[in-house]
Amino acid sequence: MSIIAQSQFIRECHNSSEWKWSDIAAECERFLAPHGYCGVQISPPNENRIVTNPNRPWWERYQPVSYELVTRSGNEQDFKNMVERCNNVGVRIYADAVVNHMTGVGGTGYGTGGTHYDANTLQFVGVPFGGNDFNGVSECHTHDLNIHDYNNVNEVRNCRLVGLADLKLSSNYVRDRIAGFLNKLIDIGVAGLRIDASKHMWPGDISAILSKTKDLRSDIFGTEKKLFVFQEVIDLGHEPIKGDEYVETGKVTNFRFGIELGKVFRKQNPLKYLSNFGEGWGMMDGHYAVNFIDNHDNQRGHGGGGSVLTHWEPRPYKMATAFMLAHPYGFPRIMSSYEYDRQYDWIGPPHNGDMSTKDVIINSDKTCGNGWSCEHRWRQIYNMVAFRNAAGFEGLTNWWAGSDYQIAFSRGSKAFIAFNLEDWDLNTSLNTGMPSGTYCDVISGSLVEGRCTGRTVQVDSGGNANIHVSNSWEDPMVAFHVGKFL
Ligand code: AAO
Repeated sequence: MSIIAQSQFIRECHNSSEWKWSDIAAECERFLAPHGYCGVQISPPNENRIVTNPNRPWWERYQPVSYELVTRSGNEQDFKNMVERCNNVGVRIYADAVVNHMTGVGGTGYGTGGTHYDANTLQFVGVPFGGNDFNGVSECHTHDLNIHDYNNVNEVRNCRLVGLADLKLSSNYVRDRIAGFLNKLIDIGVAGLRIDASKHMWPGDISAILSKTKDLRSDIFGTEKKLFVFQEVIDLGHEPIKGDEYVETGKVTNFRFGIELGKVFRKQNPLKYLSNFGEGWGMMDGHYAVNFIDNHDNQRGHGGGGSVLTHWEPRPYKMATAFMLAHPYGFPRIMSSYEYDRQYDWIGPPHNGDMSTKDVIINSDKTCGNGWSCEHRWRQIYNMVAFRNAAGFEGLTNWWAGSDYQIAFSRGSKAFIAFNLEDWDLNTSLNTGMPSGTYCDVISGSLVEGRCTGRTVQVDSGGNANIHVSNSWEDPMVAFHVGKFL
């Protein structure tokens, strides 16, 4: 699959965030484009089941009723407006494509677009899909047609994931309906897809569906560009299905990345071992890896497990995110969450009394209100996005480890970062590889109208600088790059 630009990032404005399309459009214009974000992974855009028990959980978005573009994020016109406004400022939209299944089996009702479905007889008239369009006893051999054994490849791909009606992706009719949906997104100007539950689909079926998709809109992306695809495959190394099986059809989510960095930034594994992070740790080829510290599932104990860091632990979370953005391995994705009562992992996005989704409001310090966490608006995170853009294609250089929990490295002569998780200060002269001058530390402040609101670092003509990172700082790290030169 072709990619739009090697240095792209995907920001997960996301899955659980469930922003309204109108808010994402505004965010592309007022924040994402000016801060160098390249795209937004949006929640599933197509009509879903309305779940009332529990009341309107975030996960109802993963139970498709039809391919109409009507959800609590907005209708088709809202969706088109968002895609157009974001594309106009160069921010791409990546849709979460739920095509492995339809709703959970059982029950009848109406979806968010008013379309009727009967999940007892598997009738989804809005597509339409009927009973023959789903895998059944001929394909799946478990007693209840559900997946129980993740070590059985056929079962994982032909049976039902948590009771969700499993589409028969070997069928040409089914493939055509899905490709029709994807082509509709392409016509609107979508740039790519996260393919949900890819582990539960045969790679050959994904390939067959994608081969029926058009080129992206040439007026926006140029000629002969295809969807930027990344597939959700949870491969922690203990199951027969491997992420590597999916590289023919696009990039693959790298779940080990956040789990491993969670251990490191919680001081359960020395920082200095990160010297060969990435492929050196047995992870997939960085060209295919989509990396993230947490996602909408594992931040609340759903798929993918492990003790990942989240916005609920801001200090180590900012450090792990800064490491991800500073390091050249793979494609980073930033999470953007909402607050909720953590006793209940199902709670949907901030809502009004009538269950409509609340507006995202912006505070004077750039953070969000109304229950939206907006990690992507935390200074330490958005300034590191600019760091990554400044670092470009430079490799990792000048690796330094002063002790188990003190490290530093450069990205050629473009950027430099140092971390200190020890219980004492880091205060030493290091070769930063940077041109001489005074730089603004983008962790403690920003360069605003030629003035640095945080600390500064002086690099001498030999590229050396005295690097001081106190263990008692709010964020015990320092980072600077050529874009923030005083
Ligand atoms: C809801 C209800 C269900 C109900 C169902 C149907 O919660 O009780 O039966 O409706 O009525 C989301 C929610 C689900 C929700 C669903 C539909 O998470 O709770 O079900 O919407 O509304 C597997 C898949 C992976 C999937 C993940 C959740 O492989 O694709 O489960 N993620 C995506 C989405 C997700 C969404 C769906 C798919 C469905 O991101 O939001 O579900 O569209 C192992 C396997 C993993 C497997 C997990 C399941 O992982 O390896 O592949 O993920 O188990 O928990 C250790 C192990 C690791 C293990 C992990 C478990 O770390 O090493 O291997 O623990 O956490």
